[in-house]
Amino acid sequence: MNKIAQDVFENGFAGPLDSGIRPGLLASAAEKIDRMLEARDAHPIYGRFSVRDWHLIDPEVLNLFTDARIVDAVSDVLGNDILLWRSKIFAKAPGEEALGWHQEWGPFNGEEIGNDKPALYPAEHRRDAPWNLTMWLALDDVTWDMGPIRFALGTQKRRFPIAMEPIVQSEFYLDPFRDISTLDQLVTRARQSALVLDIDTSAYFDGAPTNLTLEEAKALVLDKLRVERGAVTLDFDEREHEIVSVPMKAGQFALFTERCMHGSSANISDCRRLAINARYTFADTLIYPFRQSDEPFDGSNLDVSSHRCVLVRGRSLDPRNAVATPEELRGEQAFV
Ligand SMILES: O=C(O)CCC(=O)C(=O)O
Ligand SMILES: [Fe+2]
Repeated sequence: MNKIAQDVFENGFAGPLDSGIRPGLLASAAEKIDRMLEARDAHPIYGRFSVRDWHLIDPEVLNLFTDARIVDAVSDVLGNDILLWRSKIFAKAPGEEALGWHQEWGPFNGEEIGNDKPALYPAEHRRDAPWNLTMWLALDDVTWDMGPIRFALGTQKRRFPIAMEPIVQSEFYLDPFRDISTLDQLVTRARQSALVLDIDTSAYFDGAPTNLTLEEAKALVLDKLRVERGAVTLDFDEREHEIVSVPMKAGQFALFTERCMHGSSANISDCRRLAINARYTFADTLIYPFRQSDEPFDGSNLDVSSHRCVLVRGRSLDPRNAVATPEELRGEQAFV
């Protein structure tokens, strides 16, 4: 077994590793992502703000994930037939709190926001081993004080229990009001569903009095959020584990099985930390089988009827999947 696969299987992760992504591409992709986050544009495929799957829209974001060194490293672990099926932007603002410890055990069912709708169905013979691999790419230099990703060494061997609790207590919950100083900002952000990741807040202020104070409006949001649930990790005490934080240079990446307990520390610097992850799986995994049904929503409440997987290496092995090659996608995408 090669070193990367050995690290992933034994420790849960490998890295930091060097990609071959040109600094110009990194900077250009980062700038576009920043612009999108600032404007909170609706995602063209999902019809609302989302930090997911911009590689299906923007050729430069796609080019990050087809980088030969990254795909070679993924292939060291997953073999020769690989689909990129999801990506997600992780922008951590200056002063932003830690992201809680969590495992994503395999189905990506949206349990982090209280859902249970598996996205991935591995081939029968793969059921007992990890069937997904995550690549986390630093778009900025990520120093120790910027909230680097961190792992609890070797924890991929055991599943820690979770409980569904009010979402404001869950591992993924971040203060929705952190950079909001006016009522207008808050109402706009709610309408864009850009307050709490993956929660549709677009109607929260429908019918509400227009003369609310900012504090009253925040209370209204928290009151509406009371019905939402999210995952809390149980029986995990970081003091009982070897914790490895992974600061990186822009363009470096980590590979990990998301069964390994992970999270990120608080960003105590003055700089924002920009990263993007990509999730790869074996090409014989069935992905979003409900895509064409009457309920084409995934565990993150996104309508995935127009979603496609990207074949980054080898052959597509399940005809039920919607798959495009990078060349096909690039042919459709306009540089923006
Ligand atoms: O970037 C972070 O803060 C956490 C990333 C993470 O949880 C993931 O990539 O699965
Ligand atoms: Fe994660």
